Amino acid sequence: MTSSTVPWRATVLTLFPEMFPGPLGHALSGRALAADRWSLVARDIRDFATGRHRSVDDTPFGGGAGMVLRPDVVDAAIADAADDRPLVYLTPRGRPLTQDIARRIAAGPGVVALCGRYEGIDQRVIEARAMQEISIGDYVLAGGELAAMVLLDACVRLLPGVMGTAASADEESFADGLLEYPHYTRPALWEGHAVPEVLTSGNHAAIAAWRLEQSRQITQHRRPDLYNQYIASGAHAP
Ligand code: 6GU
Repeated sequence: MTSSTVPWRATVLTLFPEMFPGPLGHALSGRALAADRWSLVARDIRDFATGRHRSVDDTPFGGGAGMVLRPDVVDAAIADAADDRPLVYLTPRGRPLTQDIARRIAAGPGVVALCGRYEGIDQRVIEARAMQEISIGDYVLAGGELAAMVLLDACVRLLPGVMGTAASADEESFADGLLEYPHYTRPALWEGHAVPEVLTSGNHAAIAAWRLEQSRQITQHRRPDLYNQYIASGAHAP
């Protein structure tokens, strides 16, 4: 097999393997999965527990609420999956997921995604395995599984041959640092609301200019952080 025919491989380490593929088994990612453009294995962390009680977690040293996943159990699960793929630990303490991170992971051989539950994972195994810690936003989920699905979705749609047209990948939000312009389709008049005239003018240069201006305005209003980056990048200059 050449590298172009080896599908991108995802392994998810989780206490809830039955959650997968879940939404990833449908629509774009589901069709790509069925077409072997990528593969998905969900491994149960509990399978790597040893001892009479097969416990995966324990109370935190130093006290406090909740339970912490044991380093020995998590390490054994990682050892079973580990190869040349990056290891990502999904945690609200991680670096925010960006399109750039998704692009980089999609360009590689795949990913091993570790999902936390309870209060977290013993810090020693996070460091020993040099995990990349990633968060999907500033809110707290009950576990990393939905975040892992978000990460996988963002990567899979970028894999070669997954998205219909190459153009749809780079014209959308974030490709040029701006949010997307608004879209319209038939009917041209709906409930008294007309489609912006320029879009039916047939003037492609005017349409492109209108869309860029819409993107700029919406980004400046909703995401001043992104807008300032866009301005600083010089991408807006002719
Ligand atoms: Cl990656 N995990 C959890 N549990 N909550 C989150 C998150 C991840 N990202 C944002 N909130």
